[in-house]
Amino acid sequence: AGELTLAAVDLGASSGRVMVARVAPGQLDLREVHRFPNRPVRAAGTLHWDVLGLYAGVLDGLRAAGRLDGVGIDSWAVDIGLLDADGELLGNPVHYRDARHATAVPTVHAVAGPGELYRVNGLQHLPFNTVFQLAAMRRRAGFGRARHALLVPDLLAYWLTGSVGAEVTNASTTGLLDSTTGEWAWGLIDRLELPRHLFPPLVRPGDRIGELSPEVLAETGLTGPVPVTAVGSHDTASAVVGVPAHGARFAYVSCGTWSLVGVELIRPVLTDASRVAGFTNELGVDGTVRYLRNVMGLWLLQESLRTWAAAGLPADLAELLAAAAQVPAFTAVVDPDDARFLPPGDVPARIAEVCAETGQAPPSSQAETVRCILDSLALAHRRTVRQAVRLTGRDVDVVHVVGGGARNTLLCQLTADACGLPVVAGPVEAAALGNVLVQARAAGVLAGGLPELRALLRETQATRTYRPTGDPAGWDAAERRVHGAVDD
Ligand code: LFR
Repeated sequence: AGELTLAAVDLGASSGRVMVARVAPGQLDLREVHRFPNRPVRAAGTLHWDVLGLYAGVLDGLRAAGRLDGVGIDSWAVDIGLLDADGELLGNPVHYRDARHATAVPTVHAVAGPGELYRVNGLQHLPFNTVFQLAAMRRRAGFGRARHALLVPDLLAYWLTGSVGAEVTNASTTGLLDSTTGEWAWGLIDRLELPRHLFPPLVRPGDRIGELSPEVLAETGLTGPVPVTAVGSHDTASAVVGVPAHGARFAYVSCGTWSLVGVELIRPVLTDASRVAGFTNELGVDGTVRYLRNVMGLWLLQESLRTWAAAGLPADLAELLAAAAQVPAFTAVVDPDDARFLPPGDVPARIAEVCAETGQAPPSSQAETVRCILDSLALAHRRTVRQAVRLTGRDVDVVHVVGGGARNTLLCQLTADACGLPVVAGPVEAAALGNVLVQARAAGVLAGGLPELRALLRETQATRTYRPTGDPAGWDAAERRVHGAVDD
């Protein structure tokens, strides 16, 4: 087979992208053909995704591509759209940052406690995991009309092709998939009194979902047939495929709105120590396990910029990062995973509040706030890498930073310093690259497992290496300020 032109639809919490890659053995180049904002909308007290607006952006991107041999879709996880028996969408998907989901945590825990849930689904407890979302929806009028619950990429794939399915890497974030068998956890689903028909047949990365429908071909001006292939439809699953690692002794930070920090395993770790440390066992491509923790990530910075811009303060990221580089390290450090940081709002004020509670002088300028965020994230990266090593027994020699955060030179250097390990930064577009690699392999243009796909990344994608510098003792002292002890 020759060269293929493949589209990766990659939706993040703040923007969507359609990227087009040309792939052949020894060749992988990617360009962005369309980028569109993803603006959550609060209406009648609930934070929603404008999913039809996103779908319109996807169609615009496919139109801009001009000619395609295939399409794959990935996005953030956990959030779902409900379809009725006619395939009609029952309301806009609710945003995972909406407060509603957490109200159903006690309801679920009354049926299956945290220990039991973990032994089945292996997930970090996050109050917005789909299992809690569905338990909250179950109480609402209209839920009885729902026929299918579709994760966002599966919903878009349904609109593009007419096929209903649940891609397994993303399904593994619902809390309703058995992390050991990789099948729906029917026992748990039944006990939670969720109708089984909500959960469509599972599809695996590489499976063919369908083809762009005649309606979509007409709408986009594309010439068919254009196959739509399941990829790691959870953006983090695709991003981990897109880590240009050599061998197995690596940790990764998929760094964007969230920092997803962990290692790649072949079997889940379901111990109580792992649960208490907040590690998740999400399923990866080729039967791997993404053993990681959600760290709050660059959301803290994004939300600070939004707050400042709204208040008419300077909000230029490059300028603020340059100023933050001049601020002395560890002026203040916080735990980025403090639950107060999850909902949208005035993050700088919340940081000041947490500093005051932990006996630290709150940042006194925007630059100090930015520095506090980056020091705190680097420290959380260090803590999480160390815990992952301890809990899995996997030794790591290098930390790969992929995603938008790979552009943040200060954060990459601080992460190398904090971890005491080299950081290899890039590619920024790891998720889109992982998406097209899986499509290209399914089409027979590439062969092999993740090591072969990653070898192609190393040949074709630029990275930058940061060596650890500075005194590790400073990070130990900072860790004691946040957590009272250093976890080795
Ligand atoms: C990253 C991500 C994380 C998931 C969070 C919410 O974009 O997919 O992996 O925990 O978004 O869905």
